[in-house]
Amino acid sequence: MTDQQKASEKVYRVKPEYADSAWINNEKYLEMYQQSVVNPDGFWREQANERIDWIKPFNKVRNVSFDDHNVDIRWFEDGTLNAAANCLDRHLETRADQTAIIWEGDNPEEDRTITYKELHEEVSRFGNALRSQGVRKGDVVCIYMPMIPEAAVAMLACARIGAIHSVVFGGFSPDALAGRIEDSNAKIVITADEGVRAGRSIALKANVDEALTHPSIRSLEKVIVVKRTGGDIAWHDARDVWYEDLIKLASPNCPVEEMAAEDPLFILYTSGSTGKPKGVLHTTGGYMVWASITHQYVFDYHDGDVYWCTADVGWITGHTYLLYGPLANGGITVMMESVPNYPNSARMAQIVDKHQVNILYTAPTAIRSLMAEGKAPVEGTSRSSLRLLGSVGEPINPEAWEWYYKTIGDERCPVVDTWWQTETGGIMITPLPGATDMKPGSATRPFFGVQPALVDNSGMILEGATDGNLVMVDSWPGQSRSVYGDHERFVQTYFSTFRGMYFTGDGARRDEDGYYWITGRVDDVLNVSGHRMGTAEIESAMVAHSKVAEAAVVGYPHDIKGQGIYVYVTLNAGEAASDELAKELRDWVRSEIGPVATPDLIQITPGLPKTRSGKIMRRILRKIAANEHDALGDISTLADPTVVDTLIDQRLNR
Ligand code: 6R9
Repeated sequence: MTDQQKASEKVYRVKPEYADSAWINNEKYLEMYQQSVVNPDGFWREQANERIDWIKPFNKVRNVSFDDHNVDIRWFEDGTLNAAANCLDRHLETRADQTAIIWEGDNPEEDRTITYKELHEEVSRFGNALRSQGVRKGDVVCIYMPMIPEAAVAMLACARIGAIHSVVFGGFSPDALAGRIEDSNAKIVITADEGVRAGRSIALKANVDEALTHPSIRSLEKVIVVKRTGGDIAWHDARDVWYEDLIKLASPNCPVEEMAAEDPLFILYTSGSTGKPKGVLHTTGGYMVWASITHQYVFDYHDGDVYWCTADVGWITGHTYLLYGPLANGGITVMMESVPNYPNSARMAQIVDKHQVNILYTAPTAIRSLMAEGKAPVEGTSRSSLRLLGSVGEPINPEAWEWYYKTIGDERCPVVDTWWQTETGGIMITPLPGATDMKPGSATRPFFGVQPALVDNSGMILEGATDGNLVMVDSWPGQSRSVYGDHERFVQTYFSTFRGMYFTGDGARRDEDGYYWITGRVDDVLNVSGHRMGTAEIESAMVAHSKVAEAAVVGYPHDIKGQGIYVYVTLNAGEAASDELAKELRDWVRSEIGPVATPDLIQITPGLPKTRSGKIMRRILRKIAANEHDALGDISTLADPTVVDTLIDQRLNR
């Protein structure tokens, strides 16, 4: 029995006060879930009409084909709306002076609150500013920003004027940024002079300057720069514009663009098992319905609740649960510029007290790093405002779950372990706090309209308690519609492995109660501190180094990060292995992709284990990296089995 299976015997029942007060109790869950899959048209017609202000109402609810010759996904296709108007304008009548965003700076003494009225005005001004810079409906705008309110303004301003935003995480390197600008043909980049994180400044504008030296970028016209630190930056008069100057000149009256439900809202790049990162495309109507319903029910969001999602806007969690979901629901959303343990490990709990946070949504990696500090992360704090805790990004191990529940939540707050992906737009498998008994480590049951299944490697659907590949047999409104500019890649990646189904890339176990336990990726994608990294991406950065011949990247279990990055490299003839070279290679990958991709361990080796047809056998490399070299399995198909002994002899201790 694995630890996970043992832990599955532990059940935390729904708290009676939750069953009474929450939007959804168990009876309601079962009834609504049933409706959502038996009569999806009726269910989603009602939800979409209730939650969203449509400019032109839709008639047709869904029009979906998962057939791999013709993957076509449409929801509410004949309706029109504007996402920003749904986040702002429609709330003005009832909550103009209510706080929309509470911003907490890197420095604990810096914060700001922004009301719906103020946010609406700033977004409108910036929408006009973008129009003044030539941005039109359907143009792509790249946003490379720190966690400051202007990042939210930029996203909503794009949505307001029908531009497609493509947010690139501020921790990515100039090269990674350049690749994304090139792939999306972005016309404008919005950035800041510098970002600030954990007391250090990040040279965002300088990174943009460097990215734009790539000769392959031809689409770019302007760089809009927010002044965050006032630090020294280079300036290109013909290209660079200050955000502050544009805002001053712009009118606060900005008519919204009427968007078809299936018009793109944003692109977000994410890593897959092969090739370059993909621009996952989300459209307007279905995404907004999904963001709103999941945010309300999963977090049991009620009017006036203070809700804090710690994710960066550069990831999907920041899109759906920092911005679009909470604002669509007229909520109060906390945005933090810093990290959970700066200047000390109690920062997260201090922020909870300071802003009287009711709902906290964070990642297992943050929880584990705090857990390592014992009681210090809660010292001197009460956290009595907290009502609910959430987890996202990777499997949460039962120990971390228990610590989160007991130490942060004082055993008072349910923990919702939410499984989903960039491609799903929002939460898919999750407990509902008033409905679902919790088992530490399990994402539990499907949300409304979600139809998961487990299949074997031939695509056969498995019944009952079992392990398998996690697929979705039908569509849901928040689903990604395509890969930007490459629909064929979308079809290949998600619909060709198992015919007629969406393949998540994850493996899962279903227990006797029908609960899902996500076991992790079954493809070559790593999950490092909740960030998705393609092994192929790291390998191609590695072999771009002049001394490297070949590279193979695998994940290994890491106490804090969930997975660490283990790189095996072979060198070009004439190059000698050394600690200095290993360090050089590590720094190289870091500067090629960004700090998130920094290898934890680099083993320089004379050879890699390959089949006779030349395929690297990663299975073996994974076992060696995980310290499980007694269980390598069959190695007889290797072209040269002696390679394995050398690899084991020289393996790196961890
Ligand atoms: C939202 C997000 C998606 C991958 C996904 C899975 C892993 C996310 C999880 C989880 C177990 C959870 N994942 N949440 N695994 N339990 N609650 O993280 O999107 O960055 O696209 O990553 O993350 O492996 O396939 P994204």
